[in-house]
Amino acid sequence: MTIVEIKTKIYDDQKPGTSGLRKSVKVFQQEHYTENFIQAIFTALEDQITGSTLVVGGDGRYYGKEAVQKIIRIAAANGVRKLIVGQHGILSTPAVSNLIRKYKTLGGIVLTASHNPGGPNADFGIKFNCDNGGPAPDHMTNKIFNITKSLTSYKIIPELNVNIDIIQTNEIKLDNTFTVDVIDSVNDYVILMKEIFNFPIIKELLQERKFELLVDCLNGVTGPYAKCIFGKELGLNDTNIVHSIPLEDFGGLHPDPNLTYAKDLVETVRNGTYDMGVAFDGDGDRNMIIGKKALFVTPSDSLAILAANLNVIPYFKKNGIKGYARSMPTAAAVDQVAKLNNIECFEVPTGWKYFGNLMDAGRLSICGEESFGTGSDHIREKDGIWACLAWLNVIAELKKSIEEIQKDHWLKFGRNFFTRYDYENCELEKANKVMTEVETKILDPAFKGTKLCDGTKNYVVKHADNYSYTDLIDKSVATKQGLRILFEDGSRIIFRLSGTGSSGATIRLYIEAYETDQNILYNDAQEVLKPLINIALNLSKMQEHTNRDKPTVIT
Ligand code: G16
Repeated sequence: MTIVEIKTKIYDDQKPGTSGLRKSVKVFQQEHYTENFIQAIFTALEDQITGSTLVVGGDGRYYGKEAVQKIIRIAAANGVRKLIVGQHGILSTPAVSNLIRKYKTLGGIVLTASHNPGGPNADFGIKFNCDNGGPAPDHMTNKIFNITKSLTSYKIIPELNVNIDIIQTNEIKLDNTFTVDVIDSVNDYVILMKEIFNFPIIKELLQERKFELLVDCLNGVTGPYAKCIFGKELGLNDTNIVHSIPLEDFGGLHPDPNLTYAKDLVETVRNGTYDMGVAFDGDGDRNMIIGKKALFVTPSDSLAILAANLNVIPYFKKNGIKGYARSMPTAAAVDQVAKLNNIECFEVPTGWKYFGNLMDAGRLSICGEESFGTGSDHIREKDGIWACLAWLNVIAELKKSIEEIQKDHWLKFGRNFFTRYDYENCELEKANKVMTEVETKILDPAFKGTKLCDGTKNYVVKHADNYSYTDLIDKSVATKQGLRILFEDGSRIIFRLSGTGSSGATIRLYIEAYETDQNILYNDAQEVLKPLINIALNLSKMQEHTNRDKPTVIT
């Protein structure tokens, strides 16, 4: 087998977004496109690549297996010593993070477009995670992008083919031995979960106390993990785990666990038979939690409630609680817990990569994002199955329903009402008009102190900006992370363009209000937030600029 150097052509659109390079499959299938990006990752790793070990796997979506073979061929040609590959190319994003950390590898390549649909006419993605197990930070993704802009060739062993469907160690004799270790996708992750949680008490909850859990994997990667953990280990019936076979096109589902795209789960749980429903996204890092009769727990509340009850989870009993964090648009419910518990709390830009340095520095134990991400420092990715197990562990210990736990929480800490409006797949030009409309208004120095009214409600602007963040540990700066309007009563309106789409633009509008008044505490969020929503829609001229009279998704 010989290494050949293939002359390539440059693609100028390989800038990674919030979490890796995400494009339609057709884009990745262009000649040299995937190869270029993989070579750019290896080139960016410089000398470290020689003799290194990397983890490779993805969410099982269309084009994944082909991409794994390309990575194998290019890795061998670039001097990588060993690849650890999930069987069939399957590894959830949290599982990749765990493997990188457990086997102390140089990093890993995750093949996923996360919650975006899959199939020949849908999306694919490639993401590099560093040796801490977390998504590459901005300086690394910028370096990779810069390399793609001047790449003239890539190195490859074209005839190398490894069977990734059989668990075995493949040794390939090159100058040195190149190893492809095809491993069970689930084992190491299950071991980790059993170290973190009290499995016996969760088993008792599910079996003896007959707590009815319904798990929806949305035909994504979590199926095998859910069957092993909830089924084999915890005794949940097979029929309580649905859409559990990873499909290349997710069976036509949009594998995004929210009230719109996980509507099967929501409708089934609404009938009252189940005590809890949970859904995961395509690559297993997102989760949605609902209680009996489809009671929705916002991701911001989910984070805060778990943060307030970490003391019942063995992992945190052992390691202590170092700090909390959330992304900027996430409602500040966890901040209330931090205040009362006297624990450090951080706000970072959208993107899990921004939590990594705080965790590595021992300052952060649990964090989350409004985009259905929750996780802890057990790995460096958000973790859907972890979040479900954390809830089950808390429910089992508190011996209360999700509704009771949520109510008690609001009574003690107040409630951060939250909603997100998504305007998906807008034309870029129209989305930019909305953002410019808002930015021009809010950055005018006269905006501060303005009173914005809707009906009888009015809100005084305390501060407005385009959010920027300086990393506390490495002092790197991230700018233009979202347009914020902060009001004197603690309410917030935020506008941001999604960084995970593959084409067009998605506008996200985030609205938050904090209440402690018991007469309002249990009201409907859309009702309570209506005045702020109206103010945001008027201020941005949303309808005029986008020609949309309503959002695609309301969370
Ligand atoms: C990714 C990141 C998350 C982030 C989300 C935001 O999620 O990993 O940390 O919150 O994107 O998405 P957007 O930029 O569209 O608002 P995932 O699950 O797609 O990897």
